[in-house]
Amino acid sequence: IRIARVELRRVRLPLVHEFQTSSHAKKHLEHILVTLTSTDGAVGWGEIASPSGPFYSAETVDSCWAMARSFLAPLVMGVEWDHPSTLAAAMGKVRGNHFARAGFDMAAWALWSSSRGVPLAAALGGERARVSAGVSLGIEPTIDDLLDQVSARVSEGYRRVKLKIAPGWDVQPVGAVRAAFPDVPVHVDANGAYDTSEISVFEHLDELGLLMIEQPFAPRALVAHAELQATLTTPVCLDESIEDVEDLVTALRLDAGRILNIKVSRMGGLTHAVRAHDLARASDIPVWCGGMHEFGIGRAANVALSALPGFTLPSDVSGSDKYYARDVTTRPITCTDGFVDVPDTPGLGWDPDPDFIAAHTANHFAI
Ligand code: OSB
Ligand code: MG
Repeated sequence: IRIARVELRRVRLPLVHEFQTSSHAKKHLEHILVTLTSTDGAVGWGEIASPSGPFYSAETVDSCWAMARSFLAPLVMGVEWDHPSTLAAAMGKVRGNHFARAGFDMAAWALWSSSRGVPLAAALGGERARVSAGVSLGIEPTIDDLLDQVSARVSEGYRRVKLKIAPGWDVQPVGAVRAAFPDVPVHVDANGAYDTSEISVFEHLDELGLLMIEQPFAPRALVAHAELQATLTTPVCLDESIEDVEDLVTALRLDAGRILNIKVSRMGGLTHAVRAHDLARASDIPVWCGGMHEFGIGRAANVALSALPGFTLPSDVSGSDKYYARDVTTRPITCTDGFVDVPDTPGLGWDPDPDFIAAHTANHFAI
């Protein structure tokens, strides 16, 4: 396979509900859609789901745009490949920039699986016909607003609720949710907002029967995570700390976390996400698929990945309506009774909607 044309589209969509984490708040998102076309006319779409600002990782939409244009587009056009992992290996000479690389890797998998006539999930080694879905809820202005959000999502059928926490918004709101919804599996995500002087917060959270505590400390603080895990009953889950399989090897050696959030973007694509899954599974570490508020293209990849056997916990693969009034795909992603069906049609399983995408494209680039 040789890529003859690369297109980039910077697409902006409003969120239906403002989302706030420990680091930033957002009302709309701008992601970059990547289209790869091969010399024989096969097409694959991918999504670069970087946040606008460098508060989750070092990347931004602008850095991804520059990286994609100047380095990744020419690089992928210069490689002859017969499997997406060959292209991923070639992109490996670019250091970091995982969100940008992930968009190209995803597009290569979409192209490859659709031209082979197999569903993306099956191409990745997925076995499930449907995947279990959770929701991620941001920091709300008041505890009552948070309880309203939880109530709405639970009645929509979601299997697990993840609550964003930050210093000053932790034990109280989480305790209120546990008290009001004692049967709903709940987990918390700090996005690295705490430091080791704040251990008492986690001692209190440890009493609440949570599924897990995600990324309490800064990304590189693996020793701090290991020391915390040693004192807690609740599993620590790593997100920002794990950017590649080598990070996972280190975390496993240190016992820095007992659950892994695998994000396609953070790992640099589906190829590396599958490798992280394989290592976690061989090490008896349960995994689930995290999200970056992806549009339908990126979320289709998340759904396919979540079909792999090690994804034993509900993933952040909510329906399109949780995020967007209308998605970039011709058909929305839907969650029914807490499950999203895994498509059994070739490729991504959701088609991009060209007119809707064109109407929301702020920037277009092609070579
Ligand atoms: O840490 O999982 C995170 C969104 C932006 C930045 C970081 C995170 C998130 C989410 C969104 O939790 C999950 C989703 O896509 O539904
Ligand atoms: Mg997280």
